Amino acid sequence: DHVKPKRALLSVSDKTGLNNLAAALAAHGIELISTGGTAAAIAAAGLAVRDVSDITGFPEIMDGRVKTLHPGVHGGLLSIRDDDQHRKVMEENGILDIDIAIINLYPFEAVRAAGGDYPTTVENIDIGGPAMIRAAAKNHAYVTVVTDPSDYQALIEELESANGALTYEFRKHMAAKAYGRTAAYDAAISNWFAGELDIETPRHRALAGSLRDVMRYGENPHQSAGFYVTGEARPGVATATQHQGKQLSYNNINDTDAAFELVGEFSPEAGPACAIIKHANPCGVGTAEDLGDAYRKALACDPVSAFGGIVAFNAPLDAKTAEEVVKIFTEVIIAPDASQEALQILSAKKNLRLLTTGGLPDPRASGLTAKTVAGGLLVQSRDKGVIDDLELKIVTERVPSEGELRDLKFAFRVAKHVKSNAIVYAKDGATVGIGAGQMSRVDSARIAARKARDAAQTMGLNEPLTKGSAVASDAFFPFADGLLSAIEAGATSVIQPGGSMRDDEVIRAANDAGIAMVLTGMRHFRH
Ligand code: 93A
Repeated sequence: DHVKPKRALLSVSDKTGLNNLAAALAAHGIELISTGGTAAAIAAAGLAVRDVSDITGFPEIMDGRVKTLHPGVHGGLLSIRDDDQHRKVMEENGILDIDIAIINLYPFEAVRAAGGDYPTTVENIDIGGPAMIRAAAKNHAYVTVVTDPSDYQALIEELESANGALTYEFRKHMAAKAYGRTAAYDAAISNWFAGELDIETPRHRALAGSLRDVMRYGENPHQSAGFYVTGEARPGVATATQHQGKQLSYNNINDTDAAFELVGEFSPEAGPACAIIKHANPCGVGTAEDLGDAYRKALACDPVSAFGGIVAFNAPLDAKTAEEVVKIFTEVIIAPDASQEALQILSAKKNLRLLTTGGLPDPRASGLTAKTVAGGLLVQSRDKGVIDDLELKIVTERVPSEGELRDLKFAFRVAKHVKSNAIVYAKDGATVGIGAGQMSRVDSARIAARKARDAAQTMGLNEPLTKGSAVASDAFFPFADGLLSAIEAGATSVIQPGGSMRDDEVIRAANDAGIAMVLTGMRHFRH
């Protein structure tokens, strides 16, 4: 099972830890072969290295597009060491065994994340690297492939512990990892193409990611967890910069995503917006002329639940707003950017995590979402329905006022990001009651109204905040009861997709109560 490697091929774009590894391999008497840039780096460290052209008898051509794609390399990686035929053909053609392959790929994902232009992106699709990785991994019975600099140390320790040999167990582990890497790499390329072409059918996109972080635990402490990133260049939790605080947990990442995707619905040109998230649902969303006011309005909706929440902004965080946010315990803040003063203020709160994204996610961008089910992945295109693009139909005798219509649209925008069944009451550009995740729509309507009464009481108001509000439902009212409950809470206008068999009954109930109703024709279930 132990193989004592004689020769290693090193070809790496990320040169982290390269010289240290090369020195360790050389110390075990392993001959080093390498491609242009890698060879130059190894030679500069004062180690003996053979150029791959020396092995192939062929120069690197086409600006490096063809450097290792040669039988001299692939024969060396793929040969079955104890097969007579293979040995014979190697001798006849002067092919040398390659026992270790140290390869990491052209940084396609990093180039995408940095917004590289089209030709740069294409040039960063590595062909020879994945071919070698896959060949070496296939031949793991004899060959060790390492694709991640963070595994160099393990390789060195393996060599040391077995006196210059490597175990089958180690080779197999590294092979599994190698195919994971090439799968994620190709998925990132496929996703980029799909994005370029605005294609979002699962047929045209690969679903895979590469493991970026291992978390301390998952949704619960007895579950393990990791964060796989797809390389999609979408501003958000996967691509953000974390400025301070400990590592994000599984639930933090989930909630931060929900928060930022929600504020992404509010174009900064239309003014500042803030969302506060708990358990993947908003407990308040506010819009205002001023970012701090947007936060205060979001907080007012459900100040009790907002404790320990995730706060997202659609505009750069300023000092005044930062001062507001630090007044209560907050887990994470995510915003496109933050001013120096804001950074300064937050730095006093050691446990608060701040993420900046450099931009907002485009709610209309195509993309896939996935969830697992037993034995499978359930995949769909992202819900990119935006209320501004819908043809709204007023179906009641009373027509909503301009202010009501603004709040209706606002409420429907928010409802898209609330777990179903979702009922959202809004007034003056802020939510005043949110009912989420109930099995019955009436319950969602009642819970939202009750929460609004509670909030009013906390603030010492006589009237529930739902009085005179606009209410949104993420799906149609199957019966009039849900609507009646909203009317009872004081809603004077309602927005919903429509399309129920009992639409007539529901519309009649709205007319009887003298409220205005708008149909969107689009449902926003979210589970
Ligand atoms: O352009 S390639 O697809 N053609 C090849 O034949 C090839 N062989 C290795 N890219 C190729 N590589 C990649 O070059 C490796 O995967 C590695 O990322 C990079 C190392 O180049 P250098 O040693 O010149 O820095």
